[in-house]
Amino acid sequence: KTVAILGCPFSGGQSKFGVDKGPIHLVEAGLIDQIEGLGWRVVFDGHHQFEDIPAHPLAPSPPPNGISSNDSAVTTLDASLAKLKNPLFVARVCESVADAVQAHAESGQLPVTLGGDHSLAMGTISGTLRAYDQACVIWIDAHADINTIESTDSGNIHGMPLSFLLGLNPPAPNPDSILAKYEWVSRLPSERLVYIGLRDIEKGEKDILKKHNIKAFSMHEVDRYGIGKVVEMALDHVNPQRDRPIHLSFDVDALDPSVAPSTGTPVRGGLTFREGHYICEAIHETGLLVALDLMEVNPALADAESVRQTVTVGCSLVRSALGETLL
Ligand code: DIR
Ligand code: MN
Ligand code: MN
Ligand code: MN
Repeated sequence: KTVAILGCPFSGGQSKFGVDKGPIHLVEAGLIDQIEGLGWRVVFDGHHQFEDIPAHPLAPSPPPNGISSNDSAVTTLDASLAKLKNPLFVARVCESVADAVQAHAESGQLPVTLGGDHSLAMGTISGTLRAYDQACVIWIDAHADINTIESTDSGNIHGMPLSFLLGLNPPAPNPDSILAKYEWVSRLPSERLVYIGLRDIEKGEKDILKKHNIKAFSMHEVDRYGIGKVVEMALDHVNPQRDRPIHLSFDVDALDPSVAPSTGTPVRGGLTFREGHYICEAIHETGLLVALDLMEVNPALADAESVRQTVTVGCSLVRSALGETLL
C-alpha cells in the first residue's frame, strides 16, 4: 500500500493569492512522516511546478469575419466565455494533474492531491475516472462548485469544476474555442456525485442541482440526521452495493471557519472538527477509497495561529482518510 502525494501549488482558479502555498505548508508540517506513521509507503516527487505552462497563454484568435461571428448563439457563448478567469491556464494545469493522478492510480498507488484551489479537481477526478471508470465522488464543501460558463457570476473556475465533469457546458463550437481546451475532462454521471456540507449555493447552482437530481446533504441535513446517518445515506446513494471505488474531494472550507479559518471563502455554520474527521474515517472504513483531494488551504489568509490550526486540521483529515483511528 502506497500513497502518492501530489503537491499542486496552483491558485489560477480563483482570485486570492496564497492558496498556491497550501501544499508546501502541509508537507512542511510533517504530513509525509505522519502518513508513513500509519504504515503507508509514501512517494512524493516534489511539488508540481507547472512551469512549462504559461500563466497567460495567448487567447485563441477571434473567428474570422463571416456568418458565424454574426450568429447570436456564438455571440452569447463568447460573452459567457469572456467572464472566465484564466480559462486556458486552468485547463492546461488540470490536464497535467489528470495525467499525474492517472499514472499513480494505474500503478496501484493512492493519489493524495494537496491544493491549491478546487478547480484542480477537474484534473484529479478525471485522472481517477481514467483509472477506475466506475468510481464515484464524495464532495465535501460549503459550496457546490457546479456553476456553468453561463451561470457563473465570479468567473472563478474553482466554483465550476463539477459543471465540466458532469458535461453541463456546451460543446466546443470549433477547435479554437476555449471550450475545446476542456474536452479532455472525463465524464462523471450525475448519480455518482454526492455532496456533504453545503451552505452557500447560488440560485443558478440550486437550479442545476434540481434539474439534474443531484444528491446533496447540506448543513441542514447534517443537523437533522447527524453526520453518521448522513455519510451512510451519501454512500447508499453513490455506492449502494459498496463496490465502487471512491474519490473523496475535501474542500477545507466545508469545516466551520472556527475550525479552518485560513481559506479563501469561509462560510459560517460549517462542519465541526469531529464531523469533518468522521467523514474521512467512515470513508476509510469502506475500504474503497482510491483518491483523495485536500483543497483550498490558504496560508496567506488570517494570522499565524489560524494558519497553524488550519494546516494541522488539514493534515489530520488526511490521516483520518488514510486509516488513523481514535482507539
Ligand atoms: C462561488 C464561490 N459559488 C463562485 N465558490 C467557491 O465563485 O462560483 N468558493 N467554490 O470556494
Ligand atoms: Mn508524481
Ligand atoms: Mn468551498
Ligand atoms: Mn470547493
